Amino acid sequence: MSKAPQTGLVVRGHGRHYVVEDQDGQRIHCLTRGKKSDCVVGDRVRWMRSSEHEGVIEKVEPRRNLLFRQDEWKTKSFAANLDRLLILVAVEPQFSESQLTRALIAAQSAGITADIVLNKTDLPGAQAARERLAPYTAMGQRVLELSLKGRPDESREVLRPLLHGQATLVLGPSGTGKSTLINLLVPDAQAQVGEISQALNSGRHTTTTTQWYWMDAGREDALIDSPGFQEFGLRQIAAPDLASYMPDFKPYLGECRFHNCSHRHEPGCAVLVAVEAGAISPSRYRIYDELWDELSAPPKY
Ligand SMILES: Nc1nc2c(ncn2[C@@H]2O[C@H](COP(=O)(O)OP(=O)(O)OP(=O)(O)O)[C@@H](O)[C@H]2O)c(=O)[nH]1
Ligand SMILES: [Mg+2]
Ligand SMILES: [Zn+2]
Repeated sequence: MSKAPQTGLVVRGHGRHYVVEDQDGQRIHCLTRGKKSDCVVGDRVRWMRSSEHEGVIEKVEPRRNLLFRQDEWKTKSFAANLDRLLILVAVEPQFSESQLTRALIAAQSAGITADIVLNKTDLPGAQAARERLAPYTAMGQRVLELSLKGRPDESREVLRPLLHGQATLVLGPSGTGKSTLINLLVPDAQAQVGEISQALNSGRHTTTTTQWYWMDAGREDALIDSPGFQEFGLRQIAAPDLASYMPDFKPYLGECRFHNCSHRHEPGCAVLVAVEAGAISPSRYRIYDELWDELSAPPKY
């Protein structure tokens, strides 16, 4: 048993407990040193064996990117070193446009490509959901419409080429079909989760931990399942930077009379003109306005 340091990939984490995959694809339980748990799924780490069945993470390699949200008091990292984000919303339960916009802004600010997936288009509310997504399509955002359960083969065909050769995080509110998507594309998903998590999740279907899966035996195409989110704080972002992460606002930035325009009440604001003209949707503008208040308010004590 070698105790030499080696490189690995964090495929699952819970508190200070991690599962690390070595270069041969073997998975092993690891702990971090000390009390701090500063690894996330997707991290490349240096680790060494401490016993036959356990290892210790010594160091986290520098990250290419990190997707996280920052609520008022808590920072929650989703995953690191991502190539793509799939934001899953569904016809049912009805999605919050604010949550969707927040996830898109977080991805933009982290420099990660994000696509929206509208799932459960087999359900009667599909047309209404499609209309709510129209402003997103109009701003150049890719929106895939799928019925992961109703038309699984077609969904698989749409997703496979899109996800090839990448590490993709599947994110979204609870019950939108994230795990359904994983199970559709990862034939041995249950086996990859392993007995540890089956014991943890016994009798429940809602996902409680972030988990990395390989879609292919060659370990090139990765999908990461994540627990549904409810809150999505963006306190890592300064209010004046918000508009630059919103593609429908972007064409007007720099066109306002004042260079430090907040696009909320200033005269000669090009964004407000675009809202009046219907070029920016009222719902997107409302979300911007609310986010501005939220991000510029001091924390509540
Ligand atoms: N009608 C319909 N139901 C679907 C579709 N895809 C998934 N579902 C159902 O939606 C429910 C939730 O699916 P999950 O895949 O567990 O959702 P999730 O996003 O992983 O949920 P959390 O783990 O709680 O975040 C399940 O009952 C699925 O069978 C679809 O295309 N159409
Ligand atoms: Mg799930
Ligand atoms: Zn302005």
